[in-house]
Amino acid sequence: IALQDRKLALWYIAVAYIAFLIGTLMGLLQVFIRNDKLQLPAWLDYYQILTAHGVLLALIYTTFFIFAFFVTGMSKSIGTFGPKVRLFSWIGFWVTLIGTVLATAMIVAGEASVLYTFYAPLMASGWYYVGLALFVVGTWISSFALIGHYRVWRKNNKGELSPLFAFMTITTIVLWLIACLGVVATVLFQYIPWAFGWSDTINVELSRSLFWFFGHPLVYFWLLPAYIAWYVIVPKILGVKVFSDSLARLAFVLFILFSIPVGFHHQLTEPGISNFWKFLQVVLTFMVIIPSLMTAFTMFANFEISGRKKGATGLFGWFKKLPWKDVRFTSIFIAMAFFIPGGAGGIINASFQLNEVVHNTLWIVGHFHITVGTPVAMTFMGLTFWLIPYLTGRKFTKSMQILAFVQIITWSIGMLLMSTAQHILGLLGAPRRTAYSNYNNHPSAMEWFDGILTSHVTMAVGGSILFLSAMILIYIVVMSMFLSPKAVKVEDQVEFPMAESDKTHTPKWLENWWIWIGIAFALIIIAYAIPLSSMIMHAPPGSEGFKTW
Ligand code: HAS
Repeated sequence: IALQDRKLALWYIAVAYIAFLIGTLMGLLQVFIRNDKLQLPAWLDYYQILTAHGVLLALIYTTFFIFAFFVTGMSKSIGTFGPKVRLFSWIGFWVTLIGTVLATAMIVAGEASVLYTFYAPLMASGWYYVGLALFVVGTWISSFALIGHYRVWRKNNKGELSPLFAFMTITTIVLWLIACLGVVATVLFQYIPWAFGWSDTINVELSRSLFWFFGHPLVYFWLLPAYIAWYVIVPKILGVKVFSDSLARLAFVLFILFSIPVGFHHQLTEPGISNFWKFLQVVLTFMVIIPSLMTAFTMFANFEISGRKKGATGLFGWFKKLPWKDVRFTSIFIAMAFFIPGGAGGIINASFQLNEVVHNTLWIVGHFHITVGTPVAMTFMGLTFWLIPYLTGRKFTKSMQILAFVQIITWSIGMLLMSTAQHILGLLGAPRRTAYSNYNNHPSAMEWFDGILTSHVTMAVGGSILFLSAMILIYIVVMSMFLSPKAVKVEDQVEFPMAESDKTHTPKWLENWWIWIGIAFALIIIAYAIPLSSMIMHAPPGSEGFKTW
C-alpha cells in the first residue's frame, strides 16, 4: 500500500502500544493490591489505577489498533486513499488523540477515578467528559473518511459487491456510529452540564441506560475486527478461500441488527426498568449469539477443508495439519479457543435468572478477560506480528518469531490462571470493583479465597505472567517498528495475508445498507422507545453524585 497510508496506520499502532504498555502496568499493580501485597502511596488511589487500566486497554488500545487495521486493509483491498480521505483521516487521528490525552491526564491527576464504565452517580471532572467526547468525535471523523473512501470505490464499480474486507470494515463502522449515539447523548446533555455545575442533578437511570445503549455494541466494535481476521486473514494462512462469502456477510449484518437493542442485559438488577423490557432485550441478546455460532461453524469448516487438502484423513486428522509453527495462526487459534468458554460465560450472564448470581462479582471480570482480553487481544497480537513489519518493510526475524511464541504462550497461561480464579471467586461471591484492603477487617470474608484456584495468589501469579508477556510484545513491536533489519530480498518481505472470497453467488441485497440500518433502527425503537421515554417522564428527583476528586 502507499507510503502515506502506511504512515497513518503506523501512528495509530504507536499510540495503541503506548496505551498497552501503561495499561498492562496498571493491571499488574491491580492484582497485587487485591492480593494485599502492595500498599499504594496516599496520592494514588485504587480506583484511579483501575480506571487507567480499563480505559487505556479496553478503549484506547483497541480503538487505535482497530483503525490501524482498517486503514491498512481498506487501502489494500480497495486502493490508496485520495487526498480528501487522507486529510480527514489525519484530522480524525489527531482529534481522537487529543481526546485521549485529555481524558488520560484527568485520570492521572486523580480527577476521573470513575472506571471505564463511567456512569453516574460517580462524577469526574467535566474535562474528562470533554476528553471522551473529543475521542468519539475523532473516531467519527476517521469513520466518515473511510466511508468516503468506500463510496468512491462503489461509484467506480457500480453494481458490484465490495471486497469482503471493505464490507466488514463498513459494517463495523456503521455499528460504531449508531452505538455512539447513546454515549454522545448522555455525555453532551447529562454529564458535561452536571460535572461543570450547570445543572445540579442527573437522571441516573437514564444516563446508565444511554451508556449501555453504547456499552454493549462497544464489545462488538472490539470483536468484529477480530472476526475480520478470522474470516479473511486466517483462510489465507491456511491456504484456502473464504468458506462462504454470503455467510460471512450475513453474520456481520446480524451484528448491526442485534448488537444494539440489548443494553438492558447489563442492567438486569436495576429496579428502574420493568421486567418486560428487560426480558425483551434478553431475547434479543440471544439473537446476537447466532452470528458468533455461525462464525464458529465457519472456522471449523476452514480448518477441515485446509487439513483435507493437505491429505488429512479420519474425523479429526485435519487438526494435526494446521500450521502450528506459524505464530500468526497459532495466536489466533488460541484466541478462538478462549472464546468458547468466553462466549458460554456471556450466555450465562445474559440468562435473566443466572445473572442474579454473577452480576457485580469477579465472574464478570473473568468474563471480559476471556472475551476482550484474550480472543480479541490475542487476535490483535497475531495481526501485530505481520502488520507492523508489513508497514515498515522490516524483517520478522527468526528470533522475533521465537519470542512471539513465548509471548502468546505466556499470555495464554497467565489468562488461564487469572480468569479461572476470577470466575471461581466470583461464583463464591467475591465482589468486583472492590479495593481489597477493606476486607481485612472481615476475616470470614477472606475464607472465600482459600484454595489453590480460588486464591488471590493465583490471580497475582497470572497477572505477573501476563505483564511479562506484555513486555515481550512491546519488545517485538519496537523491533519491528524501528530496529529489525530492512527486508531487501523478496522472500524476507512480509505480506498482507488476505484470502480470496468468491462472491459469484452472494445476493446483492446483503450490501444494501438502507435495509439493515432501517431494521436496526426499528429494533432499537421497539426495545428502547417506551422504557427511555418513561425514564424521562417519570424521572426521580435525581442525584447530585459522588465527586471523585
Ligand atoms: Fe459480554 C458483560 C453477555 C460477548 C465483553 N461483556 C461484559 C463486560 C464486558 C464484556 C467488557 O448478558 C463487562 C461490562 C462491565 O464492565 O460491566 N457477552 C454477553 C454475550 C456475549 C458476550 C451473550 N462480551 C462479549 C464479547 C466481549 C464482551 C465478545 C468483548 C469483546 N456480557 C454479557 C452480559 C454482561 C456482559 C449479560 C453483563 C453482566 C453483568 O451482570 O454485569 C455473546 O456475544 C457471546 C457469543 C459467543 C459465542 C462463542 C462462539 C465461539 C467462537 C469460537 C470458535 C472456536 C474455534 C476454535 C473455531 C457463542 C466463535 C476451536 C478450538 C478448539 C480447541 C476446539
